[in-house]
Amino acid sequence: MLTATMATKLNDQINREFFSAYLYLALSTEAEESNLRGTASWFLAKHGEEMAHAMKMVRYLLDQGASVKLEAIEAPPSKAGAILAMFERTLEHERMVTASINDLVDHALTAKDHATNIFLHWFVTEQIEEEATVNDILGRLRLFGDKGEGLLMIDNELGAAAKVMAQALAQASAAATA
Ligand code: OFO
Repeated sequence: MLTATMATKLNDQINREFFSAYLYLALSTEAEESNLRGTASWFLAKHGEEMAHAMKMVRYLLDQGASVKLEAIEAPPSKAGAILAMFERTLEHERMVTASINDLVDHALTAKDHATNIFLHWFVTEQIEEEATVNDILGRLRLFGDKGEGLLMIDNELGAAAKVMAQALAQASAAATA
């Protein structure tokens, strides 16, 4: 059984995960409008991942007999304006999410809520991977350039990565519903 505070904090995190999905959908449409199809697919795959994160938390609350409270989702910020800014915004956002996941873990530990602590480990690991991936993309954009051939190469790489992400997500969701 979750404490009321833990349930509220997890509901707040669900809202942040949906906001993340919304933010990445906005960046995907911006990339597509800029003819960056690979980048658009990558952000769309991120959108799918964030929806899955939110649903994982919804499932956990329900399994724990806690109430799910869905709140309004904030609008995403205005357009980033350039591919470098899109990924800088992504990294900044993921760092904020990492801090909020860490806060949830701190709370679970203080409350001796072992179940929630263990549940959150998946998110802790996920955040490490996500920040590393975005840092890597930013590094490549700075190294090879965010224009011309360098940009084309990175856009193609992002398109290939998006396919792998979408497949992994489809497999995870098939396993969860099997
Ligand atoms: Fe990276 O965001 Fe969800 O947890």
